[in-house]
Amino acid sequence: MHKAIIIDIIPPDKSPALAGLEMEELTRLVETYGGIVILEVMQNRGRPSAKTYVGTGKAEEAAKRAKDLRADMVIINGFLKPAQIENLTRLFSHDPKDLTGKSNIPVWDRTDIILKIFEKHAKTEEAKLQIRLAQLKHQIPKVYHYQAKLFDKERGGISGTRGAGEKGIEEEKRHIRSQIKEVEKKLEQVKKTHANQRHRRKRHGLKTVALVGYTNAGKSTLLRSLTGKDVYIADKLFATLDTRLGNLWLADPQQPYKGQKILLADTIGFIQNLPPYLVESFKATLSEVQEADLILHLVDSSDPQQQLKIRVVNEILKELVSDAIPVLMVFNKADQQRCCFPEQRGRPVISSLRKKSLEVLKQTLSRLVHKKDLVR
Ligand SMILES: Nc1nc2c(ncn2[C@@H]2O[C@H](COP(=O)(O)OP(=O)(O)OP(=O)(O)O)[C@@H](O)[C@H]2O)c(=O)[nH]1
Ligand SMILES: [Mg+2]
Repeated sequence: MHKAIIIDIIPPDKSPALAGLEMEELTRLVETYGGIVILEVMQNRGRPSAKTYVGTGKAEEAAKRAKDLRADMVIINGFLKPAQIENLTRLFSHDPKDLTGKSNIPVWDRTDIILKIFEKHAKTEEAKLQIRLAQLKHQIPKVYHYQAKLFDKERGGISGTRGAGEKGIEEEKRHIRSQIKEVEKKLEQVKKTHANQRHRRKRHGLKTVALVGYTNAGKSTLLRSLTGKDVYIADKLFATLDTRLGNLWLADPQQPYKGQKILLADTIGFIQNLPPYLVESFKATLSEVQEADLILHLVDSSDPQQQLKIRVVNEILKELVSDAIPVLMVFNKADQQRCCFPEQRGRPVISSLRKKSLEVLKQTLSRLVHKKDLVR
């Protein structure tokens, strides 16, 4: 089990409560990865130090504690620049004089740990390709002489030592860009296959409802309860990385003996502070959302942070899909709900674990799906 130190700054415009919650989420990411957080370090400052993210004194103090506690990874809740990685790696190294990299412990940023979790959870070729693309894009700004010299496998380096200095960096960047092109080409093929399948479905008049929401909202559980599809469910962040489809029969509210089959699509969950290239890399999987007839935005109603998470999901959706696709917000985990927020008023509140509570949702879906204006 990894023993991690998590570090962040609190700028004046961020409330300590929000900063605390972000650290809580980072802790969950560490746990999902298979580690435990043994120390949290936070510092009030306007912006990150160019050298060590937190101030140098604070970083040195944290490095000392890390050695005492035998920490084996450092995670910063932000984006790290090459110089910061270099300085922090040296500072947290068990032996700063050892230039072989063997005494280093990984220094990751938020995106690094998310990508590592993706890597662990990816099962299909499609998910693996998308993660590879995101990793390559994440790597580009981090190519620099130190990394070229000390190729560090733990950080998910792209290739071996290619020589130090500017020339090496340029060469490395070119190499990464050509790999990006290769992966993108393969993903284009995947997208085409998805598009063909969708086209066939549309020809048969089959409508798709895409489940979206913050990671761990219960999307896969809802898919399983509604359609019986055997999907992976876990109290983890990013349990799902691929699109899975299930069939759902909806009765016509006007003519109870008639109805139609629709497809319910489960997909990757969202999280706050994602770099744009990460969402971009998952476009093949998210194409199901972009082409859906209706989006079902599932919210964990037992989560005190649900309003913030709704905002995060809405922002990603704004970037990802056209306004023309209607969105139905649904509140899940009613069985664990402790407080009621105004957003819930007039919207379905369900528990995916209790099938009975899903009847009202099915009726709402049926009304929406049978509406003529949903046919695109
Ligand atoms: N109490 C309760 N737990 C639920 C409910 N729905 C889902 N869960 C639990 O919430 C956790 C996450 O469920 P998932 O269905 O994997 O969530 P997800 O939205 O698919 O998550 P990702 O794929 O990681 O984005 C699991 O432990 C589920 O058992 C519910 O209605 N009530
Ligand atoms: Mg899931």
